[in-house]
Amino acid sequence: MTAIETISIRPFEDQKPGTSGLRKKVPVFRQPGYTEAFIQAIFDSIEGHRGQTLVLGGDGRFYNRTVIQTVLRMAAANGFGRVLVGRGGILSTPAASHLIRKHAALGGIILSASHNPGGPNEDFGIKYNIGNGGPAPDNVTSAIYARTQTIERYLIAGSPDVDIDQLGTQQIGDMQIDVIDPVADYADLMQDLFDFDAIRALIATGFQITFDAMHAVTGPYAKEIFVRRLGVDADLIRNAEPSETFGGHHPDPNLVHAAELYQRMMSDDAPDFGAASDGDGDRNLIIGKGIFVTPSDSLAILAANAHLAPAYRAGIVGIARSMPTSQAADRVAEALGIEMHETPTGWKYFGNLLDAGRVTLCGEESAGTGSDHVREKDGLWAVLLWLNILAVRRQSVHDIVTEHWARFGRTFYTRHDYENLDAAAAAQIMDGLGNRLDSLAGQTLGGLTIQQADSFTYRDPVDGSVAENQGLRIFFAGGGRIVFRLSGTGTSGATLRVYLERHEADPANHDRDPQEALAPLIEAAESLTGIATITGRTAPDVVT
Ligand code: G16
Repeated sequence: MTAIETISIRPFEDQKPGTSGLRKKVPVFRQPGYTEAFIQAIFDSIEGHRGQTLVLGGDGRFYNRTVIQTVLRMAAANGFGRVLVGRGGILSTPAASHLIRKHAALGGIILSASHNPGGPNEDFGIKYNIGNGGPAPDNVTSAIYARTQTIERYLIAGSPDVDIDQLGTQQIGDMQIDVIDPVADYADLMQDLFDFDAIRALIATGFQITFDAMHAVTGPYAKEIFVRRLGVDADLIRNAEPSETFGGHHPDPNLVHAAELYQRMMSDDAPDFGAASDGDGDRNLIIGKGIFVTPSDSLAILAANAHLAPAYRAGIVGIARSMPTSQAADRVAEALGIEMHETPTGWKYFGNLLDAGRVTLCGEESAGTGSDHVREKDGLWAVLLWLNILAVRRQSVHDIVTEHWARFGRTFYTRHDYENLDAAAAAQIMDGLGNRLDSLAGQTLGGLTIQQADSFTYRDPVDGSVAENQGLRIFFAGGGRIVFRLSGTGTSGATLRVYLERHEADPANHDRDPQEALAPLIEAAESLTGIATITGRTAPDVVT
Protein backbone atom coordinates (compact mmCIF):
# COMPACT_ATOMS: atom_id res chain seq x y z
CA MET A 1 0.00 0.00 0.00
CA THR A 2 1.31 3.43 -0.96
CA ALA A 3 0.77 5.94 1.83
CA ILE A 4 -0.89 9.25 0.91
CA GLU A 5 0.40 12.14 2.97
CA THR A 6 -1.49 15.38 3.58
CA ILE A 7 0.97 18.23 4.09
CA SER A 8 -0.20 21.55 5.57
CA ILE A 9 0.91 24.73 3.81
CA ARG A 10 0.18 28.45 3.70
CA PRO A 11 -0.75 30.21 0.44
CA PHE A 12 1.95 31.98 -1.58
CA GLU A 13 0.75 35.36 -2.82
CA ASP A 14 2.68 35.41 -6.10
CA GLN A 15 1.21 32.44 -7.99
CA LYS A 16 -0.80 34.33 -10.60
CA PRO A 17 -0.20 32.70 -14.01
CA GLY A 18 1.07 35.08 -16.71
CA THR A 19 0.78 34.95 -20.52
CA SER A 20 1.76 31.28 -20.42
CA GLY A 21 1.61 29.60 -17.01
CA LEU A 22 3.55 30.37 -13.85
CA ARG A 23 7.14 31.47 -14.53
CA LYS A 24 9.59 32.26 -11.76
CA LYS A 25 13.24 31.87 -10.90
CA VAL A 26 14.25 28.37 -9.78
CA PRO A 27 14.98 29.51 -6.17
CA VAL A 28 11.36 30.70 -5.93
CA PHE A 29 10.07 27.27 -7.01
CA ARG A 30 12.50 25.66 -4.56
CA GLN A 31 10.89 27.26 -1.51
CA PRO A 32 9.39 24.48 0.62
CA GLY A 33 5.86 23.76 -0.60
CA TYR A 34 5.88 26.36 -3.41
CA THR A 35 5.79 24.00 -6.40
CA GLU A 36 3.46 21.62 -4.58
CA ALA A 37 1.03 24.45 -3.74
CA PHE A 38 0.69 25.43 -7.38
CA ILE A 39 0.27 21.86 -8.62
CA GLN A 40 -2.32 21.13 -5.91
CA ALA A 41 -4.16 24.32 -6.93
CA ILE A 42 -4.30 22.99 -10.50
CA PHE A 43 -5.65 19.62 -9.35
CA ASP A 44 -8.15 21.26 -6.99
CA SER A 45 -9.49 23.47 -9.80
CA ILE A 46 -10.06 20.82 -12.45
CA GLU A 47 -13.19 18.83 -11.94
CA GLY A 48 -13.58 15.13 -12.45
CA HIS A 49 -9.90 14.22 -12.52
CA ARG A 50 -10.30 10.95 -10.58
CA GLY A 51 -9.31 8.00 -12.77
CA GLN A 52 -8.42 10.31 -15.69
CA THR A 53 -5.27 10.50 -17.82
CA LEU A 54 -2.70 13.29 -17.49
CA VAL A 55 0.14 14.02 -19.95
CA LEU A 56 3.40 15.16 -18.34
CA GLY A 57 6.70 16.43 -19.73
CA GLY A 58 8.96 19.42 -19.99
CA ASP A 59 11.71 21.10 -21.94
CA GLY A 60 14.51 19.43 -19.96
CA ARG A 61 15.72 22.55 -18.20
CA PHE A 62 17.25 22.54 -14.73
CA TYR A 63 14.71 21.35 -12.09
CA ASN A 64 12.60 19.53 -14.73
CA ARG A 65 13.43 16.05 -13.42
CA THR A 66 12.74 17.00 -9.79
CA VAL A 67 9.32 18.46 -10.54
CA ILE A 68 8.38 15.52 -12.80
CA GLN A 69 8.77 13.26 -9.74
CA THR A 70 6.74 15.66 -7.58
CA VAL A 71 3.90 15.80 -10.12
CA LEU A 72 3.85 12.00 -10.46
CA ARG A 73 3.57 11.50 -6.68
CA MET A 74 0.93 14.23 -6.37
CA ALA A 75 -1.10 12.94 -9.35
CA ALA A 76 -1.21 9.51 -7.69
CA ALA A 77 -2.25 11.00 -4.35
CA ASN A 78 -4.98 13.04 -6.08
CA GLY A 79 -6.48 9.99 -7.75
CA PHE A 80 -5.44 10.26 -11.41
CA GLY A 81 -5.75 6.93 -13.21
CA ARG A 82 -2.83 7.21 -15.58
CA VAL A 83 0.04 9.54 -16.45
CA LEU A 84 1.81 9.52 -19.80
CA VAL A 85 5.28 10.93 -19.25
CA GLY A 86 7.94 11.54 -21.90
CA ARG A 87 11.14 9.54 -21.40
CA GLY A 88 13.61 11.56 -19.32
CA GLY A 89 10.74 13.91 -18.47
CA ILE A 90 10.99 15.37 -21.97
CA LEU A 91 8.13 16.54 -24.19
CA SER A 92 8.13 19.55 -26.47
CA THR A 93 5.07 21.75 -25.93
CA PRO A 94 3.49 20.86 -29.32
CA ALA A 95 4.25 17.15 -28.77
CA ALA A 96 2.48 17.34 -25.39
CA SER A 97 -0.49 19.05 -27.03
CA HIS A 98 -0.66 16.27 -29.61
CA LEU A 99 -0.50 13.52 -26.95
CA ILE A 100 -3.30 15.10 -24.90
CA ARG A 101 -5.52 15.05 -28.00
CA LYS A 102 -4.46 11.61 -29.21
CA HIS A 103 -5.07 9.93 -25.86
CA ALA A 104 -8.15 12.00 -24.95
CA ALA A 105 -6.38 12.98 -21.73
CA LEU A 106 -8.08 15.29 -19.26
CA GLY A 107 -5.13 17.64 -19.65
CA GLY A 108 -1.41 17.98 -19.33
CA ILE A 109 1.27 19.63 -17.23
CA ILE A 110 4.17 21.08 -19.20
CA LEU A 111 7.27 22.22 -17.35
CA SER A 112 8.91 25.04 -19.25
CA ALA A 113 9.87 28.67 -19.15
CA SER A 114 10.02 28.65 -22.93
CA HIS A 115 12.79 30.85 -24.34
CA ASN A 116 13.94 32.09 -20.92
CA PRO A 117 17.36 30.82 -19.73
CA GLY A 118 17.68 27.75 -17.50
CA GLY A 119 19.89 26.88 -14.51
CA PRO A 120 19.89 26.91 -10.70
CA ASN A 121 19.38 30.68 -10.63
CA GLU A 122 17.50 31.03 -13.89
CA ASP A 123 13.91 30.43 -14.93
CA PHE A 124 11.43 27.59 -14.51
CA GLY A 125 7.75 27.35 -15.33
CA ILE A 126 4.63 25.22 -14.96
CA LYS A 127 1.69 25.39 -17.34
CA TYR A 128 -1.55 23.46 -17.47
CA ASN A 129 -3.14 22.50 -20.78
CA ILE A 130 -6.77 21.44 -21.06
CA GLY A 131 -8.34 18.50 -22.88
CA ASN A 132 -8.27 20.16 -26.32
CA GLY A 133 -4.46 20.17 -25.96
CA GLY A 134 -4.25 23.94 -25.61
CA PRO A 135 -3.16 26.30 -22.84
CA ALA A 136 -5.72 26.75 -20.09
CA PRO A 137 -8.01 29.69 -20.93
CA ASP A 138 -8.49 32.68 -18.62
CA ASN A 139 -11.40 31.18 -16.64
CA VAL A 140 -9.25 28.12 -15.75
CA THR A 141 -6.10 30.11 -14.87
CA SER A 142 -8.23 32.48 -12.78
CA ALA A 143 -9.68 29.52 -10.87
CA ILE A 144 -6.17 28.11 -10.32
CA TYR A 145 -4.95 31.46 -9.06
CA ALA A 146 -7.96 31.86 -6.75
CA ARG A 147 -7.24 28.43 -5.30
CA THR A 148 -3.56 29.30 -4.67
CA GLN A 149 -4.79 32.12 -2.44
CA THR A 150 -6.72 29.85 -0.08
CA ILE A 151 -4.79 26.59 -0.29
CA GLU A 152 -4.05 24.96 3.05
CA ARG A 153 -2.72 21.50 2.15
CA TYR A 154 -1.37 19.31 -0.60
CA LEU A 155 -1.57 15.56 -1.16
CA ILE A 156 1.47 13.48 -2.08
CA ALA A 157 2.21 9.77 -2.27
CA GLY A 158 5.07 8.56 -0.08
CA SER A 159 6.61 6.52 -2.90
CA PRO A 160 10.16 6.25 -4.24
CA ASP A 161 11.25 8.00 -7.47
CA VAL A 162 9.85 6.56 -10.69
CA ASP A 163 12.41 5.45 -13.29
CA ILE A 164 11.55 7.92 -16.06
CA ASP A 165 14.45 6.87 -18.29
CA GLN A 166 13.09 3.44 -19.28
CA LEU A 167 10.16 3.05 -21.65
CA GLY A 168 7.37 0.97 -20.14
CA THR A 169 4.68 0.84 -17.49
CA GLN A 170 5.03 1.32 -13.75
CA GLN A 171 2.64 2.02 -10.88
CA ILE A 172 2.35 4.36 -7.94
CA GLY A 173 -0.46 2.80 -5.90
CA ASP A 174 -3.45 2.52 -8.26
CA MET A 175 -2.05 5.00 -10.79
CA GLN A 176 -0.42 3.69 -13.95
CA ILE A 177 2.61 5.53 -15.36
CA ASP A 178 3.53 5.01 -18.99
CA VAL A 179 6.98 6.27 -19.90
CA ILE A 180 6.73 6.93 -23.63
CA ASP A 181 9.00 7.91 -26.51
CA PRO A 182 8.66 11.72 -26.64
CA VAL A 183 9.40 11.96 -30.38
CA ALA A 184 7.71 9.12 -32.30
CA ASP A 185 4.03 10.20 -32.23
CA TYR A 186 4.92 13.77 -33.06
CA ALA A 187 7.21 12.79 -35.95
CA ASP A 188 4.41 10.58 -37.35
CA LEU A 189 1.98 13.49 -37.14
CA MET A 190 4.36 15.71 -39.12
CA GLN A 191 4.77 13.00 -41.74
CA ASP A 192 0.97 12.82 -42.09
CA LEU A 193 0.66 16.58 -42.60
CA PHE A 194 3.47 17.20 -45.07
CA ASP A 195 4.83 15.75 -48.28
CA PHE A 196 8.05 14.22 -46.98
CA ASP A 197 8.82 12.71 -50.42
CA ALA A 198 8.78 16.16 -52.01
CA ILE A 199 10.98 17.61 -49.24
CA ARG A 200 13.39 14.66 -49.56
CA ALA A 201 13.53 15.23 -53.33
CA LEU A 202 14.34 18.92 -52.76
CA ILE A 203 17.14 18.01 -50.35
CA ALA A 204 18.47 15.47 -52.86
CA THR A 205 19.03 18.33 -55.34
CA GLY A 206 21.61 19.75 -52.91
CA PHE A 207 19.23 22.22 -51.20
CA GLN A 208 20.90 22.92 -47.87
CA ILE A 209 18.98 23.25 -44.61
CA THR A 210 20.49 24.21 -41.29
CA PHE A 211 18.57 24.01 -38.02
CA ASP A 212 19.68 25.35 -34.63
CA ALA A 213 18.04 23.47 -31.73
CA MET A 214 19.67 25.91 -29.27
CA HIS A 215 20.58 23.06 -26.83
CA ALA A 216 16.86 22.80 -26.14
CA VAL A 217 14.09 20.26 -26.47
CA THR A 218 13.88 20.08 -30.29
CA GLY A 219 17.30 18.41 -30.73
CA PRO A 220 15.96 14.82 -30.61
CA TYR A 221 12.90 15.79 -32.70
CA ALA A 222 15.08 17.48 -35.32
CA LYS A 223 17.40 14.48 -35.58
CA GLU A 224 14.48 12.09 -36.11
CA ILE A 225 12.59 14.27 -38.57
CA PHE A 226 15.27 16.13 -40.51
CA VAL A 227 18.13 13.65 -40.46
CA ARG A 228 16.46 10.20 -40.29
CA ARG A 229 13.23 10.86 -42.16
CA LEU A 230 14.25 13.64 -44.58
CA GLY A 231 17.92 13.01 -45.24
CA VAL A 232 19.37 16.29 -43.99
CA ASP A 233 23.12 16.13 -43.30
CA ALA A 234 23.49 15.58 -39.51
CA ASP A 235 26.27 18.19 -39.37
CA LEU A 236 23.74 20.85 -40.34
CA ILE A 237 21.66 20.27 -37.19
CA ARG A 238 23.38 22.43 -34.62
CA ASN A 239 23.25 22.40 -30.81
CA ALA A 240 21.08 19.27 -30.94
CA GLU A 241 22.04 17.91 -27.50
CA PRO A 242 19.54 19.23 -24.93
CA SER A 243 21.20 20.75 -21.88
CA GLU A 244 19.73 21.75 -18.51
CA THR A 245 21.21 25.21 -18.95
CA PHE A 246 20.80 25.41 -22.73
CA GLY A 247 24.58 25.58 -22.96
CA GLY A 248 24.46 28.77 -20.89
CA HIS A 249 22.46 30.63 -23.57
CA HIS A 250 18.93 31.95 -23.95
CA PRO A 251 17.06 29.40 -26.08
CA ASP A 252 15.29 32.29 -27.79
CA PRO A 253 15.12 32.02 -31.58
CA ASN A 254 15.52 35.68 -32.47
CA LEU A 255 18.23 37.72 -34.16
CA VAL A 256 19.88 38.48 -30.83
CA HIS A 257 20.15 35.00 -29.33
CA ALA A 258 20.44 33.10 -32.62
CA ALA A 259 22.98 35.60 -33.92
CA GLU A 260 25.38 32.88 -35.09
CA LEU A 261 22.71 31.31 -37.30
CA TYR A 262 21.81 34.75 -38.62
CA GLN A 263 25.43 35.58 -39.48
CA ARG A 264 25.80 32.27 -41.25
CA MET A 265 22.61 32.82 -43.27
CA MET A 266 23.84 36.27 -44.32
CA SER A 267 27.24 34.97 -45.48
CA ASP A 268 28.17 34.35 -49.13
CA ASP A 269 28.22 30.56 -48.73
CA ALA A 270 25.03 30.41 -46.64
CA PRO A 271 22.79 27.34 -46.78
CA ASP A 272 19.48 27.83 -48.62
CA PHE A 273 17.31 27.70 -45.52
CA GLY A 274 18.00 28.29 -41.84
CA ALA A 275 15.71 27.83 -38.86
CA ALA A 276 15.73 27.61 -35.08
CA SER A 277 13.33 26.79 -32.29
CA ASP A 278 13.12 27.69 -28.61
CA GLY A 279 13.40 25.99 -25.22
CA ASP A 280 10.15 24.01 -25.46
CA GLY A 281 9.90 23.79 -29.24
CA ASP A 282 6.88 25.97 -29.90
CA ARG A 283 8.57 29.03 -31.39
CA ASN A 284 10.33 29.30 -34.74
CA LEU A 285 12.82 31.49 -36.55
CA ILE A 286 12.93 31.37 -40.35
CA ILE A 287 15.86 32.80 -42.33
CA GLY A 288 16.48 32.35 -46.05
CA LYS A 289 19.83 32.87 -47.70
CA GLY A 290 20.37 36.61 -47.16
CA ILE A 291 16.86 37.30 -45.84
CA PHE A 292 15.24 37.16 -42.40
CA VAL A 293 11.50 36.48 -42.49
CA THR A 294 9.66 38.28 -39.69
CA PRO A 295 7.16 36.07 -37.83
CA SER A 296 4.34 38.33 -39.02
CA ASP A 297 5.41 37.96 -42.67
CA SER A 298 5.93 34.24 -42.16
CA LEU A 299 2.31 33.84 -41.02
CA ALA A 300 1.08 35.75 -44.09
CA ILE A 301 3.27 33.80 -46.51
CA LEU A 302 2.38 30.44 -44.97
CA ALA A 303 -1.32 31.36 -45.18
CA ALA A 304 -1.00 32.31 -48.85
CA ASN A 305 0.82 29.05 -49.69
CA ALA A 306 -0.55 26.49 -47.22
CA HIS A 307 -2.60 24.78 -49.94
CA LEU A 308 0.68 23.45 -51.36
CA ALA A 309 1.00 21.05 -48.39
CA PRO A 310 -1.21 17.92 -48.24
CA ALA A 311 -2.83 18.79 -44.89
CA TYR A 312 -4.15 22.12 -46.19
CA ARG A 313 -4.81 21.18 -49.83
CA ALA A 314 -8.53 21.94 -49.50
CA GLY A 315 -7.67 25.47 -48.40
CA ILE A 316 -7.65 27.19 -45.03
CA VAL A 317 -10.90 28.38 -43.46
CA GLY A 318 -9.58 31.34 -41.51
CA ILE A 319 -6.55 32.98 -39.90
CA ALA A 320 -6.07 34.36 -36.40
CA ARG A 321 -3.24 36.54 -35.20
CA SER A 322 -2.48 38.19 -31.89
CA MET A 323 -3.27 41.89 -31.88
CA PRO A 324 0.36 43.16 -31.89
CA THR A 325 1.23 40.89 -34.84
CA SER A 326 1.42 42.87 -38.08
CA GLN A 327 -1.59 43.11 -40.33
CA ALA A 328 0.21 41.37 -43.24
CA ALA A 329 -1.92 38.22 -42.80
CA ASP A 330 -5.13 40.27 -42.93
CA ARG A 331 -4.40 41.09 -46.57
CA VAL A 332 -4.04 37.40 -47.37
CA ALA A 333 -7.32 36.57 -45.60
CA GLU A 334 -9.04 39.31 -47.58
CA ALA A 335 -7.65 37.96 -50.88
CA LEU A 336 -8.71 34.42 -49.97
CA GLY A 337 -12.13 35.58 -48.79
CA ILE A 338 -11.75 33.86 -45.41
CA GLU A 339 -12.28 34.89 -41.78
CA MET A 340 -9.59 36.92 -39.98
CA HIS A 341 -9.48 37.22 -36.19
CA GLU A 342 -7.44 39.51 -33.95
CA THR A 343 -6.91 38.12 -30.43
CA PRO A 344 -4.95 39.18 -27.35
CA THR A 345 -1.34 38.01 -26.95
CA GLY A 346 -1.27 34.40 -25.73
CA TRP A 347 -1.90 31.17 -27.61
CA LYS A 348 -4.76 30.35 -25.24
CA TYR A 349 -6.98 32.85 -27.08
CA PHE A 350 -6.81 30.81 -30.31
CA GLY A 351 -8.23 27.64 -28.73
CA ASN A 352 -11.95 28.42 -29.11
CA LEU A 353 -11.55 29.58 -32.72
CA LEU A 354 -9.64 26.40 -33.61
CA ASP A 355 -12.09 24.14 -31.77
CA ALA A 356 -15.04 25.81 -33.51
CA GLY A 357 -13.42 25.30 -36.93
CA ARG A 358 -13.33 29.05 -37.55
CA VAL A 359 -9.58 29.22 -38.28
CA THR A 360 -6.90 26.88 -39.63
CA LEU A 361 -3.72 28.93 -39.12
CA CYS A 362 -2.69 31.10 -36.18
CA GLY A 363 0.36 33.23 -35.59
CA GLU A 364 2.04 35.70 -33.31
CA GLU A 365 4.80 38.25 -33.74
CA SER A 366 6.58 36.54 -30.85
CA ALA A 367 7.82 33.81 -33.23
CA GLY A 368 4.82 31.51 -32.90
CA THR A 369 2.96 29.92 -35.78
CA GLY A 370 0.66 26.92 -35.76
CA SER A 371 -2.45 25.29 -37.13
CA ASP A 372 -5.41 23.17 -36.12
CA HIS A 373 -3.20 20.02 -35.98
CA VAL A 374 -2.56 20.76 -32.28
CA ARG A 375 -3.58 23.56 -29.91
CA GLU A 376 -0.14 25.10 -29.38
CA LYS A 377 2.22 26.98 -31.61
CA ASP A 378 4.64 24.60 -33.21
CA GLY A 379 8.22 25.43 -34.21
CA LEU A 380 9.09 22.35 -36.26
CA TRP A 381 5.68 22.39 -37.94
CA ALA A 382 6.40 25.91 -39.21
CA VAL A 383 9.81 24.83 -40.52
CA LEU A 384 8.26 21.82 -42.29
CA LEU A 385 5.47 23.87 -43.86
CA TRP A 386 8.09 26.26 -45.20
CA LEU A 387 10.10 23.31 -46.56
CA ASN A 388 7.00 21.78 -48.15
CA ILE A 389 6.26 25.10 -49.88
CA LEU A 390 9.87 25.44 -51.03
CA ALA A 391 9.80 21.85 -52.31
CA VAL A 392 6.75 22.61 -54.46
CA ARG A 393 7.65 26.11 -55.65
CA ARG A 394 11.36 25.42 -56.18
CA GLN A 395 12.19 29.07 -55.57
CA SER A 396 14.47 30.65 -53.01
CA VAL A 397 13.07 32.03 -49.75
CA HIS A 398 14.13 35.46 -50.99
CA ASP A 399 12.05 35.15 -54.17
CA ILE A 400 9.01 33.80 -52.34
CA VAL A 401 9.12 36.68 -49.83
CA THR A 402 9.68 39.43 -52.39
CA GLU A 403 6.96 38.07 -54.68
CA HIS A 404 4.61 38.06 -51.70
CA TRP A 405 5.45 41.70 -50.98
CA ALA A 406 4.99 42.63 -54.64
CA ARG A 407 1.49 41.14 -54.57
CA PHE A 408 0.28 42.22 -51.12
CA GLY A 409 2.63 45.10 -50.29
CA ARG A 410 5.25 44.95 -47.55
CA THR A 411 4.29 45.57 -43.94
CA PHE A 412 7.42 47.00 -42.32
CA TYR A 413 7.48 45.76 -38.75
CA THR A 414 9.66 45.93 -35.68
CA ARG A 415 9.35 45.33 -31.93
CA HIS A 416 11.38 47.31 -29.40
CA ASP A 417 11.72 45.77 -25.92
CA TYR A 418 12.75 47.65 -22.79
CA GLU A 419 13.60 44.92 -20.31
CA ASN A 420 13.88 44.79 -16.56
CA LEU A 421 12.29 48.17 -16.00
CA ASP A 422 11.27 49.35 -12.60
CA ALA A 423 7.60 48.28 -12.30
CA ALA A 424 6.53 51.78 -11.22
CA ALA A 425 8.23 53.39 -14.23
CA ALA A 426 6.58 50.90 -16.60
CA ALA A 427 3.19 51.62 -15.01
CA GLN A 428 3.82 55.37 -15.31
CA ILE A 429 4.42 54.97 -19.06
CA MET A 430 1.35 52.79 -19.65
CA ASP A 431 -0.97 54.80 -17.37
CA GLY A 432 0.31 58.11 -18.72
CA LEU A 433 -0.63 57.08 -22.24
CA GLY A 434 -3.72 55.11 -21.23
CA ASN A 435 -5.23 58.14 -19.48
CA ARG A 436 -4.80 60.33 -22.57
CA LEU A 437 -6.17 57.93 -25.21
CA ASP A 438 -9.46 59.76 -25.65
CA SER A 439 -7.76 63.06 -26.46
CA LEU A 440 -5.26 61.77 -29.04
CA ALA A 441 -7.32 61.49 -32.23
CA GLY A 442 -6.52 64.36 -34.60
CA GLN A 443 -3.14 65.20 -33.02
CA THR A 444 -0.09 65.37 -35.28
CA LEU A 445 3.33 64.05 -34.29
CA GLY A 446 6.28 64.78 -36.59
CA GLY A 447 4.01 64.83 -39.64
CA LEU A 448 1.98 61.74 -38.60
CA THR A 449 -1.68 62.25 -37.76
CA ILE A 450 -3.30 60.06 -35.12
CA GLN A 451 -6.57 58.69 -36.39
CA GLN A 452 -7.69 56.62 -33.45
CA ALA A 453 -6.36 55.40 -30.09
CA ASP A 454 -7.75 52.73 -27.79
CA SER A 455 -7.07 50.02 -25.27
CA PHE A 456 -7.64 46.63 -26.91
CA THR A 457 -10.61 44.61 -25.68
CA TYR A 458 -11.27 41.15 -27.11
CA ARG A 459 -14.70 39.57 -27.28
CA ASP A 460 -14.40 35.88 -28.04
CA PRO A 461 -16.88 35.20 -30.86
CA VAL A 462 -17.32 31.59 -29.73
CA ASP A 463 -18.08 31.81 -26.00
CA GLY A 464 -18.56 35.57 -25.60
CA SER A 465 -15.85 35.92 -22.94
CA VAL A 466 -14.21 39.32 -22.73
CA ALA A 467 -10.52 40.16 -22.14
CA GLU A 468 -9.83 43.83 -21.40
CA ASN A 469 -6.68 45.98 -21.26
CA GLN A 470 -4.75 43.88 -23.75
CA GLY A 471 -2.51 46.69 -25.03
CA LEU A 472 -2.70 50.33 -26.09
CA ARG A 473 -3.15 50.92 -29.82
CA ILE A 474 -2.39 54.09 -31.73
CA PHE A 475 -3.52 54.16 -35.37
CA PHE A 476 -2.17 56.76 -37.78
CA ALA A 477 -3.58 58.14 -41.00
CA GLY A 478 -2.05 56.18 -43.88
CA GLY A 479 -2.08 52.85 -42.03
CA GLY A 480 0.77 53.13 -39.49
CA ARG A 481 0.23 51.58 -36.05
CA ILE A 482 2.02 51.56 -32.70
CA VAL A 483 1.08 49.17 -29.89
CA PHE A 484 2.33 49.43 -26.30
CA ARG A 485 2.05 46.44 -23.97
CA LEU A 486 3.68 44.98 -20.88
CA SER A 487 5.05 41.46 -21.25
CA GLY A 488 3.42 38.70 -19.21
CA THR A 489 6.29 36.20 -19.38
CA GLY A 490 9.21 37.89 -17.62
CA THR A 491 10.52 36.86 -14.21
CA SER A 492 12.23 40.05 -13.08
CA GLY A 493 11.05 43.65 -13.31
CA ALA A 494 8.73 44.78 -16.08
CA THR A 495 9.29 44.51 -19.83
CA LEU A 496 7.71 47.13 -22.04
CA ARG A 497 7.11 46.08 -25.63
CA VAL A 498 6.59 48.65 -28.36
CA TYR A 499 5.33 47.20 -31.65
CA LEU A 500 5.58 49.36 -34.77
CA GLU A 501 4.34 48.80 -38.30
CA ARG A 502 3.35 50.46 -41.52
CA HIS A 503 2.28 49.18 -44.92
CA GLU A 504 4.21 50.05 -48.08
CA ALA A 505 2.56 49.22 -51.37
CA ASP A 506 5.31 50.40 -53.75
CA PRO A 507 7.84 47.61 -54.54
CA ALA A 508 10.46 50.30 -55.28
CA ASN A 509 10.55 50.92 -51.50
CA HIS A 510 10.47 47.30 -50.31
CA ASP A 511 14.24 46.96 -49.85
CA ARG A 512 14.46 49.57 -47.11
CA ASP A 513 15.80 48.76 -43.67
CA PRO A 514 12.77 48.40 -41.33
CA GLN A 515 14.27 50.63 -38.61
CA GLU A 516 14.77 53.37 -41.16
CA ALA A 517 11.39 52.83 -42.82
CA LEU A 518 9.74 53.04 -39.39
CA ALA A 519 11.83 55.94 -38.02
CA PRO A 520 8.95 58.47 -37.93
CA LEU A 521 6.82 56.01 -35.93
CA ILE A 522 9.73 55.24 -33.59
CA GLU A 523 10.03 58.97 -32.89
CA ALA A 524 6.27 59.23 -32.41
CA ALA A 525 6.39 56.40 -29.84
CA GLU A 526 8.93 58.33 -27.79
CA SER A 527 7.02 61.61 -27.92
CA LEU A 528 3.78 59.83 -26.95
CA THR A 529 5.26 58.14 -23.89
CA GLY A 530 8.57 59.75 -22.88
CA ILE A 531 10.21 56.36 -22.35
CA ALA A 532 13.71 57.88 -22.40
CA THR A 533 12.82 60.60 -19.91
CA ILE A 534 11.00 58.30 -17.51
CA THR A 535 13.40 55.33 -17.62
CA GLY A 536 16.71 56.92 -18.62
CA ARG A 537 16.96 54.35 -21.40
CA THR A 538 17.86 55.93 -24.72
CA ALA A 539 17.54 52.74 -26.78
CA PRO A 540 15.62 49.48 -26.49
CA ASP A 541 17.42 46.42 -25.07
CA VAL A 542 16.20 44.14 -27.84
CA VAL A 543 15.09 45.06 -31.34
CA THR A 544 13.43 42.32 -33.37
C1 G16 B 1 4.13 32.95 -24.64
C2 G16 B 1 2.76 32.76 -25.18
C3 G16 B 1 2.61 33.48 -26.49
C4 G16 B 1 3.02 34.94 -26.34
C5 G16 B 1 4.40 35.03 -25.77
C6 G16 B 1 4.88 36.45 -25.48
O1 G16 B 1 5.03 32.30 -25.49
O2 G16 B 1 2.46 31.40 -25.36
O3 G16 B 1 1.31 33.34 -26.91
O4 G16 B 1 2.96 35.60 -27.56
O5 G16 B 1 4.46 34.31 -24.56
O6 G16 B 1 4.25 36.95 -24.39
P1 G16 B 1 4.66 38.29 -23.69
O7 G16 B 1 4.69 39.35 -24.77
O8 G16 B 1 3.57 38.50 -22.68
O9 G16 B 1 6.03 38.14 -23.08
P2 G16 B 1 6.11 31.29 -24.93
O10 G16 B 1 6.82 30.79 -26.14
O11 G16 B 1 6.96 32.14 -24.01
O12 G16 B 1 5.33 30.27 -24.19
